Amino acid sequence: MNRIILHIDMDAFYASVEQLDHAPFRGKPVIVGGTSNRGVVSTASYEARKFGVHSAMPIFQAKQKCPHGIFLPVRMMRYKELSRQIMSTLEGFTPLVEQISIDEAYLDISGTERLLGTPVEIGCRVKEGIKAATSLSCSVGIAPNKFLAKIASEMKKPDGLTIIRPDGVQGVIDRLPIEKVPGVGEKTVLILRNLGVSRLVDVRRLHEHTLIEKAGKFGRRLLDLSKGIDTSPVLPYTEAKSISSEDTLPEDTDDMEILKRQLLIQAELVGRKLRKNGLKGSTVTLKLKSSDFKQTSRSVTLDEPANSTNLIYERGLRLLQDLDASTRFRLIGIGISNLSPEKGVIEQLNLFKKLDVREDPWVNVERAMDTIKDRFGKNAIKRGAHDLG
Ligand code: TTP
Ligand code: MG
Repeated sequence: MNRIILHIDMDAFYASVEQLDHAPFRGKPVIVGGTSNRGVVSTASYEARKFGVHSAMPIFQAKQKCPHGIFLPVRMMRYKELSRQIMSTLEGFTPLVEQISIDEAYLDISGTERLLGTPVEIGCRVKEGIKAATSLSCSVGIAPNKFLAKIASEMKKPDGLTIIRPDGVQGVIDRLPIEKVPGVGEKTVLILRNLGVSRLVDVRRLHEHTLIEKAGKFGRRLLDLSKGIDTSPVLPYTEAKSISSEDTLPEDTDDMEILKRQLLIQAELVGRKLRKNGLKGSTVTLKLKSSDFKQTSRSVTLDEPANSTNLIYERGLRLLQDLDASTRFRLIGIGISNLSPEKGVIEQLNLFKKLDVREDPWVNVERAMDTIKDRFGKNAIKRGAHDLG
């Protein structure tokens, strides 16, 4: 069955919130940015974008381009408050809502037509619903999969609504510049350009093994995307039903060894929390934020629920290795959702219990490590990343 996926992305989110809260700023160039030593633009209102100001630009440069702009600090708490209102409005349409950043979400609206109307009608109602709840505007993309829905929502920003129907997929792929493909980093753009690729459709001319050799496992995903294929499901993610851990890296990096080490630290925290609470989870989600603040998440469903650090790390690592290796990341995190109670916690503590062959052998080692850490502190025992591949 063809899926119908909707992607929603708020317009100039932080700047629009500032304009909402301060009426005199409306219709004016508003630039929101950090005041720390990083000093970059978080976002700019569409009025400021006309002067060439954009996200991630150093503030001093934005001031040169737009000297009469209104420069404001980031008020994260307020943006998060509105983000929560937006997400709960979306959940009024379907429980299948996957939030992917503060101002973006996917909705799987397949099969809701009888209840909610045609896809375009649903898109309009989503926009109206968000406007009614927050007074803010957003752009909506509707397509047969997540990748194309995201591309669609970008097409008519701000306040847009774009639908890519199955018969329009080819045309979009033919025109899409390779650098617009979500997940493609700067280095991969250069590599692909050298191979004569400037649009996504050009990828199809390359052999799979050339793509994998040049762009790693991500090459395979690119090939799928070039055929309009993206089977990734919309995964609703709720705070209460998941355990996750994430951290900003000391500096932006594409060094796999550093990313692996950080991933292991986060997987260890998640695994420990699961075991401490007598839980297992069945969906592992890797979350990354790139140096240009774009957030990516990838999920995998396990064959059966687990709470082993080893397994969580290993699945997270596979997801990491499937991403474009040339992207520089500023944050990495891992989470596990679809939690269920761990069966037989008591039994497992029973020394006389027969060894369950299906039990991950690492779990017992990890339990012993948990106990040592609880008694002697978290530095009392550590595992080496090389143990885990
Ligand atoms: P985006 O959705 O990428 O941008 P936007 O909502 O400001 O504008 P658009 O209309 O093009 O969607 O990001 C959402 C928010 O995330 C943005 O308002 C501020 C924050 N952000 C940063 O802090 N730094 C960045 O580099 C980017 C891209 C976003
Ligand atoms: Mg946005």
